[in-house]
Amino acid sequence: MPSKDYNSQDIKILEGLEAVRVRPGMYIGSTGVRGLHHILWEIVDNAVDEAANGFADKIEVVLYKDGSVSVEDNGRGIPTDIHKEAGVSGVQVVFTQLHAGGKFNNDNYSFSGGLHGVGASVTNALSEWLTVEVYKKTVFKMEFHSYYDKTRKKTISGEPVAPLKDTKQKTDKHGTLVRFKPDKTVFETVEFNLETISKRLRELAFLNKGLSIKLVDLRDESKFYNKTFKYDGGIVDYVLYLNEGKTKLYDLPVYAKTERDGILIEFAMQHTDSYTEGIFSFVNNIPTPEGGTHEVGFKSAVTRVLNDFAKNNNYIKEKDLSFMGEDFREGLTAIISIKMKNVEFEGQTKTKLGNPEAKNAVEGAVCSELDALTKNKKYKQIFDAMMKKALGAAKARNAARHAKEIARAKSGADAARLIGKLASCSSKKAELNEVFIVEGDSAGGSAKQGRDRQHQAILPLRGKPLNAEKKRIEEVLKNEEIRTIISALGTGIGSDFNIKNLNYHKVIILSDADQDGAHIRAILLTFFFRYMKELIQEGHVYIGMPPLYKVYKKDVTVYAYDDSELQKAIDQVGRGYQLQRYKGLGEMNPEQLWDTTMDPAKRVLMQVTIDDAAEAEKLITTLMGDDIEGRKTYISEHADFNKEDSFMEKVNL
Ligand code: TSJ
Repeated sequence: MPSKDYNSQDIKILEGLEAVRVRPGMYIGSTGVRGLHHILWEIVDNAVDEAANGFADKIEVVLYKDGSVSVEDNGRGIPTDIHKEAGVSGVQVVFTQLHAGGKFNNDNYSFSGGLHGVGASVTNALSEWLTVEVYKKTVFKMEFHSYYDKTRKKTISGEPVAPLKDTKQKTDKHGTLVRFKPDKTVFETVEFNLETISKRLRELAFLNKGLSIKLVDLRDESKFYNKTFKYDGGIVDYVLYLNEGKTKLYDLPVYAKTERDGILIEFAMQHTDSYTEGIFSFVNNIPTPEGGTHEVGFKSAVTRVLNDFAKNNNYIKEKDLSFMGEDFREGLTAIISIKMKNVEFEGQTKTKLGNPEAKNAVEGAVCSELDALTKNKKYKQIFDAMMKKALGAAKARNAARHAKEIARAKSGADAARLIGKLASCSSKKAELNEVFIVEGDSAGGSAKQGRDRQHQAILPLRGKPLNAEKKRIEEVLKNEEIRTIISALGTGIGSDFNIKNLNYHKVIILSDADQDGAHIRAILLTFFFRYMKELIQEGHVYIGMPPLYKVYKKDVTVYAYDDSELQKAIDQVGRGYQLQRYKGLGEMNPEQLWDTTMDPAKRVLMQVTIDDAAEAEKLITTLMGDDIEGRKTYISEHADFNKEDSFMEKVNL
C-alpha cells in the first residue's frame, strides 16, 4: 500500500463515514428500530440485486446471539481487485465510499447492472464492527471497526482494520458473506425483530421468483427459528398467499410479464367474494404504499379493458347503470411490480412513484396483455366472473349513495343524538385535542371524570361495534357505535374522507387487556383500516396502555404495564408490598386512570402504523374474516394481548 496516498484517501473516506455517524437520520431515516432494520436492508438489497441480475439464487440471513447479523449470497462476489481511482480493493470501496450524496433513501439505483454496494458503507459506519468474506476460488477476508479515539476525543467508525486479504484458502463456493454488529451507541435499540425481518424476506422472495431466502435465528435456543422462503410462482404465489382463506372467484390469478419503454412490468390479479380492494405496488422491489404513476396506470388499464369487454359483450342490460373503475376493483387482490431506472419517489413518506413515464408504460402494457387475454377462450370463465362481481358492485354503489349521505351529514337529529354520548373537550384546536374511545360505560365514566377537559374528549362504547370486514358500506353504517365514531371524528369515510376535518389529532383506543378488549380493538382498527386508512397512515391512531398491576405500600405506588415490568416494580416498592392485578379499566377510579393511562406526561401509547400494507391487509382478513382456523393460529401465536404487535410502535406522548 503506498502509504501517503492510502492515508490521505483513507482520511477523506473516514470523513464521509463520520458524516453518517454525526447525522444518522439523514441516511437511514431514524435511529429507532426502523433505522436499525434499514442498515440490514442496505446489505440484503445488494444480495437481492445480484440475484435479480441472474448471478445468484440463494441468500441466507442469520441472527446471532452477540447481536450481529450476517447476509450471504452465492453470487459473483464483490470485486476484490484494486479499484483504479480509489487505489484500494473493490471491497474497501464498497464499505467506505459514501454513495449518492447522503440523501435518505439510496434506493434510486438503476435496476440492472447498476451500482452495487450502494448503502453498504452506511451500514459499516453505523456498526461496531463489520466483516466480509468473498468466495472466488479462494477465501478473501476483510474487517472494519469503530473505536473511540482518545486524543481526537471522538469515535472513528467503519475503519479498515487491514486491507483486503486473500487467505489463499481454497473454496468451491462463490459469493459474498457480510456480518456486522449495529453500534449500540447509535441506535435506541439494537434488537432485531424477527417478524419484521421475516416479512420483508418473504416479500422479497415473492417479488423475485425462484430466489431462495433462508432466515435463521440463533439468538435464543428456546426459540430457534429456521425458515426458507422460495416461491416458484413469484407474484402469482403472492396473490394466492394474500387471498388464503378467502373465497376466490376463479382458481388462478391473471398474470403477465412484459417490458415497455425500458421498464420491466409484471402484474398478478385475482378477485375474491370480499368487498375490499388490495392493490400492492412495488418499484425495484421497494413497496410503494402511497401508490404513484405505476399504480394509476394499472388501474386505468384494468378499467379500460374491463369496460370495453363489458360493452362488447353486452353485460350491462339495465339503463341508469354504468361501471366505475372501483366496481372492477371490488374484491380485487393485485400485485404490480416494476423495475426501472432513475426512480423518483415523492409523497409524505417518499413511498409514491413520481416518474410520469411509468404511467403510460404500465397502462399500455397492462392494456395490451389483459386485452389479449379477454380474447383467449381459456379465460372466458375468469372474465365472466369479473363481470358478475362488477355488476354487483355497481348496483350496491347506487344503493349506497343514500347511506353515505347519512354518514356525511354533520347536523340533523341523528347526528345530534349520536354526538350526545360524546363528552367533548373545550379547546377548538384539533392538533392539540385527543379523543379516547373507551370500552364500557364504567371505564367511560372514570375517563370522563379523570380527564383533562380542555384537550381530552371521551367516547364510551356500549356494545361492540360492528365488524366492518365482509360488509358493504351500507351495513356498516347501520351500526350506531360506528356512526357515533364517524360523527365525532368529523372526517367522513371512504371516498368522502377528508383529513382536514379531523376534530382530534390523536384518536386513542382504550380497551381492556383481555380477549374481549383485543377484539374490540381489532374491530375498531379494521374499521379505520377499511374506511379511514389515511387516519392510520398519518399516524393519528393510538392504542392506550392501561397498567396490568399496581404494586404499593403506604406511601409508594408503582404501576407495571407488562409481566416483565412487574418484578422491577416489586423491587422498587420493596418489602411488605401489596399487589393488585387489574382485570379491566373499570376497576380503576378516575384518578388512577388519569395517572396511569391518560396523563400525557406519564402514559404509554402505541402508535398504529402500516409498515407493510400487504401484511396488514392479510392480518385484517385473518383476524376479522371467516377463516376460523387461520384466526386461531394467529391468536395462539399472539396470545399476549397487551404485547405490541408488529404494526404498532411504542411512543411516549
Ligand atoms: F452490501 C454489500 F455490499 F455488503 C453486499 C454486497 C452484501 C452482500 C451479502 C452481497 C453483496 C454482493 C455484491 N453480492 N454480489 C455482489 N456483486 C458485485 O458486487 C459485483 C460482482 C461482479 C461484478 C462484475 O462486473 O464482474 C460487478 C459487481 C457489482
